[in-house]
Amino acid sequence: QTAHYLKDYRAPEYLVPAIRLDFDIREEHTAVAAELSIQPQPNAGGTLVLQGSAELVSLAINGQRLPENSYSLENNTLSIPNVPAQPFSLSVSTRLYPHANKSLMGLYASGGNLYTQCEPEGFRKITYHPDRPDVMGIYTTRISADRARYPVLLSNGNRTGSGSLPDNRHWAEWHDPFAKPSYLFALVAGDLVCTRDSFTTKSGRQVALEFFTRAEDAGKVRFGIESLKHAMRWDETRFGLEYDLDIFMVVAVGDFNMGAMENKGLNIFNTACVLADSRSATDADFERVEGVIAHEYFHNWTGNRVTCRDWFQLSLKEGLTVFRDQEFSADRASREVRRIENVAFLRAHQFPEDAGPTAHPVRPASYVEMNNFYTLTVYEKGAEVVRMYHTFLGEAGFQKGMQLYFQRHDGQAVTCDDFRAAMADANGFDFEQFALWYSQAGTPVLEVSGSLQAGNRFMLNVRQSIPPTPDMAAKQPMMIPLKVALFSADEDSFGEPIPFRLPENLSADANTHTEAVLTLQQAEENIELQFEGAYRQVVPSLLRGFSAPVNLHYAYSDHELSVLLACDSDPFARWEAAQTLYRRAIAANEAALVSGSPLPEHRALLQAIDYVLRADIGAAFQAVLLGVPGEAELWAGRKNIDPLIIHRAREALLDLIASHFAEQFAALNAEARRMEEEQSGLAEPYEYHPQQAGWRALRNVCRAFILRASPAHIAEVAERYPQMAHNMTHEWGILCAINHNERPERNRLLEQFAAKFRSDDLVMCKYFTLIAASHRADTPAQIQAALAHPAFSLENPNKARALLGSFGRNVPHFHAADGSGYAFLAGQIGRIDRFNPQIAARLAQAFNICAQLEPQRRSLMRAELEKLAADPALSKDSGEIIGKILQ
Ligand code: HT7
Ligand code: ZN
Repeated sequence: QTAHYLKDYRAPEYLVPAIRLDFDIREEHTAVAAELSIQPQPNAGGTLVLQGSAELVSLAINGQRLPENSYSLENNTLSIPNVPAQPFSLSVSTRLYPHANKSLMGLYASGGNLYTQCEPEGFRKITYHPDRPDVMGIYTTRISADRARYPVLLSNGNRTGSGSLPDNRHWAEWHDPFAKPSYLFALVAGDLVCTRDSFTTKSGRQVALEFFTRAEDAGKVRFGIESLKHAMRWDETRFGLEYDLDIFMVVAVGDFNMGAMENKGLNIFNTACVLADSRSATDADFERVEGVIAHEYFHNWTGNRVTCRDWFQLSLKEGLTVFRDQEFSADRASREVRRIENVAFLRAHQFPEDAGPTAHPVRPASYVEMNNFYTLTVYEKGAEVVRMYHTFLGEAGFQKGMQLYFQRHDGQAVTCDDFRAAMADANGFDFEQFALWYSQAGTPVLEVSGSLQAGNRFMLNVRQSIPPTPDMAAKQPMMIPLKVALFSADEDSFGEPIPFRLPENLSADANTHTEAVLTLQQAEENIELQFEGAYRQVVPSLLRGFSAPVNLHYAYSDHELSVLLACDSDPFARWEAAQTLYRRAIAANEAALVSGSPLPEHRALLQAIDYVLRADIGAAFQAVLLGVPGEAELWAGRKNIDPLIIHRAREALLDLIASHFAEQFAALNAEARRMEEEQSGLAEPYEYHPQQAGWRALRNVCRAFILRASPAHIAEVAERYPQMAHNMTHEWGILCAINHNERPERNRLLEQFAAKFRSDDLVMCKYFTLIAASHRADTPAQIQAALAHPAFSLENPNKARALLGSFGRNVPHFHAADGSGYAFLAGQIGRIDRFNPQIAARLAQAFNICAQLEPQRRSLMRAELEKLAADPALSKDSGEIIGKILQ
């Protein structure tokens, strides 16, 4: 396996400032004629090296065909020696077979239409090119095809011509006036319908918005179009960024490896991330569509206008764009809840990644297969890194940094250091030490202790450490923003914030504040917060707003946590107090299960939940406060894990909460139902609305607890199902709540659901998810049946993820003590790896936990992985991941 290293970066020897592409689409194949204008650079050595894996038909320089012995083609690298030292033209003819391409990279067929996916290195499957993001060019694309089969012919930029050809064929030509890297090239050809709208930019330019779907999906694009218009307006108002072409197109495709792709002017979307209507999409699906539409649109500036110098810098565009889409969603509605959801997601998924065998820095130092580095670390931790600039600089300072970044780098391919320099230079702020966030993997740990002194000073002692990761053992202290506040727990001022002054060495400001950002820079620091008056009990509120992606430990008493939960003005800190109580309760249950002693009563936690159930804090916030940490988060950083014990400990806690509050959940469910109906008006059809979504989220939390406490209630649910399930959020909530139920009604309801939606691929994914996530004893048999279901296909990533990805998270079945779960998933990964290595490698990450497992499961898992690794045909994608797990 050949690794690529960041330290080996060299500037390109040959640029390709212009490229003309001619796609001649035929029944079985597509012929591509590419004409590359090549510009030798001062460092050019005379040999032009291009990447490509397409069938090479011919090569010519300045119109002169090259004989086969005048170049070499090895390992998908084409070397042409003795090329001219002056600018020249290279003509490359290739032949592609899109209908046989199941990798969904390069040019491929889906449902009879043709689509491309070029990021990160898919362009080389189309023609021969440097195919690296720092080689940017102007693209002109001509497409010709049969008019009846491919009435729609699209590419990047503006349409510059179209016409008819003999034999019922037609052509279209597109020109993109902005220089772009090859990974942003796109082409779509097929039988699609177009839904049109338009947007007037702040400077008064009219932009055509065109959404292309299969005819049967056209009714599901309205929400996506509205989301796009919101995103376009938001980018103008919050970031001052305007769209730059006359047309913005979105195409929906059912077979797609990721969520969506930001190709210049021609975004291509997984149907799951753009189509939504109330019959088939949940509130969460609507929120995802809005977020992904915005994310791809925002890439037009952060990614396309300013792109990455090399793939190690991926977080330059992804971390920044995730930050921007998070801020967009927060500005749209429920900022507090959105922030908590983002943190919960990071903790549940990125923290385990950062503590496992595939841990890597936000800017990786090496990769074998770039596709493996579209990770939660690059995206989500990367967004937290961008958020930390914002926390240090404030909104105005951050926007100054963004302006300087665009002023300096518009039209360029740059690095994370360039971004950091823009933030620093625009604000005169020293971000030197901050660079470590890009190069050190692992979630930093902050051990904090605090003491009240003389009633008017709170002393904080903070020690930071970064755990070793497979790539690096010893790490340096980082620059960490720690947002803090103090609250009184004294009777006469209970829950009040305490204004405090920062020490002189940290701040020149002698005023008092109720909140401050402390800048941590050393392995250990003592910080004194001074205040007026005398207090007996002071509770520090630490890491407010989750000001840095770290694990913070502070020995709060249960009482102190309940003070924060009830009184803290920071919603994240309140949620965090509840999470700490849940984590402690699960750990106590686990200890009791291991020692065989009775389960604890968890009085403090039950009191806290009682408060949450009564508090007037908004339904959406109530719903997130009732969310118990997931298992993967509980495993992070632990050794010798018995997943079943932790699973039982968590389930026992959920059972206790369900039975203890059975009446309250029933009452709250009824109240939430009343509120939702009051707000939507029963006569109105369901529509996504953030406030109603909050009530529905709360109802679904209540439902899950109600059905947990009384499984027999499923009989009544089954009877009333048609009236209860009048939109997908309710339908999904009900099905999740009964999904582990062993009674026959559960199967009946799922079968009804599958019959109702048998021709809706996206909803069928929900059905496969339910089948694979169930804890029922017959789940393995049901999964086998699902593999043979007419609506299932291993070649469709959404379906494979729904069934197999969900199975990898099904703790009792995947971690079955006999290893059958491991054998099943490994077998399926082996099958997928033959045609779609990218998806296989992703699914293989379910095995990341291997080294942390107790010995018996560890060896069962290892045996399956070793079998996969021994296959000489295993892809480099899966090979890289499995190799790291086995190391
Ligand atoms: N920038 C896009 C990444 C992407 C992708 C990467 C590899 C293979 C297929 C892919 N599809 C999309 C998505 C984004 O972050 O916006
Ligand atoms: Zn992105």
